[in-house]
Parts: sequence; C-alpha cells; structure tokens
Amino acid sequence: MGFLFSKIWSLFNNEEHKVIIVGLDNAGKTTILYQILMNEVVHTSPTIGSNVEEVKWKNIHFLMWDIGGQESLRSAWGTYYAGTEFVILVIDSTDRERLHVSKEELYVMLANEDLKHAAVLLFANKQDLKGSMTSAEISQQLNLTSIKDHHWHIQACCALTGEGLIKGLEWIANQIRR
Ligand SMILES: Nc1nc2c(ncn2[C@@H]2O[C@H](COP(=O)(O)OP(=O)(O)OP(=O)(O)O)[C@@H](O)[C@H]2O)c(=O)[nH]1
Ligand SMILES: [Mg+2]
Repeated sequence: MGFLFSKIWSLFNNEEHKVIIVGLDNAGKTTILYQILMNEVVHTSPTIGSNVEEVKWKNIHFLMWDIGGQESLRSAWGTYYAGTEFVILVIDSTDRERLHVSKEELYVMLANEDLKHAAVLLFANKQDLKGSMTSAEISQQLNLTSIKDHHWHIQACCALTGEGLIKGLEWIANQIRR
C-alpha cells in the first residue's frame, strides 16, 4: 500500500528540482541550457550573473540556473548552492590547459556544506571538435573515481547538435527515481 501510494504520489507531484549549471567561461553552459529548453543553438555572449529557466522533461520539473563562469564570477557560485539537488559541471573538452582549474573548482564545490547531498553530472562538451579529450580521459584527469561522498556521472556531449544531453538528463532522472 505504501509503495503504491508513493508511486501515485510521484505521478502527480510537481516538485521542482533545482539544478545549477557551472563550469569555466566558454565551456558551453548557456548553449546547453537553451539546447535542452528549445532544441536549438542560440547565439550566446558571456553570461554575467545567471540565466534561469524552468525545464519540464518526462514529467519532471527542473529549475535550471546557468551561472557565469568567468574567473571574477566564480566566487559568487556559492550564492546559488542552497537547495541544489544537481550540479551540472560543463567542461570544454578541448581546453586541456584549464582542466586543472575545473578540477580545483570541482573539489571546492564538493566540500561545500550546501552541496552535501547534491549529485554531480559532468558534461564533457564540444566532442565535435578535433582533438577533444574523451570522457574517460577527463574522468581520469579529474580523478573522479576518488569521489565517494557524492553520486556522479560523466557524459560526453555536443551542445551544438544536442548529442549526449538527453543521456545526461536520463541519469539525473534515474537519481530522482532512486
Ligand atoms: N564546437 C562547439 N562549440 C560549442 C559547443 N558548445 C558551446 N559551443 C560554443 O562555445 C562558445 C561558448 O558557449 P557558451 O554557452 O556561451 O559558454 P558558457 O559556458 O555559457 O560561458 P560563460 O557564460 O562565459 O560562463 C559559443 O561560441 C558556443 O557556440 C559544442 O559542443 N561544440
Ligand atoms: Mg553562459
């Protein structure tokens, strides 16, 4: 009975799940947000502050915050953390020089009390570009297997075609159903 009730409840409940999209400038965060929302590539300029959109997908309501990634803006990421269920960390897979910066930002985030219960989806974006690192390579460089206190998943993608984005959302949906 309890199980049935919770199943029925989950069908009707319109709970909103808070997602923040972070990552270094130029990683493709805004492009990803609008590709998910509208299925098209929008023209972007560097985000100052944030964009927020309601995304409904497979009957799941998300409130997605896309946050500017320039260095001067990164210290403000923490102001978005409260109530976050999912962190999407977007990585420009061609940006080998700055992968260590993404790594530092990742581990600082994981240590933040406000993200203690958040699950992390990493998008290895820009897979269409020649010489891009594979998700396995990025996973190794970021030492993802050492992360034991958060659920995490890495997904290769291309924000221009949308390839891989749904797979990432499916992983998130599975985390919600757990
Ligand atoms: N080739 C290629 N270009 C991409 C891809 N995703 C995004 N871009 C381009 O990368 C540039 C930066 O994308 P944005 O979405 O504005 O990056 P951002 O992460 O929001 O950057 P900030 O707002 O400054 O933090 C744009 O010119 C995009 O068109 C991709 O998968 N492949
Ligand atoms: Mg942006």
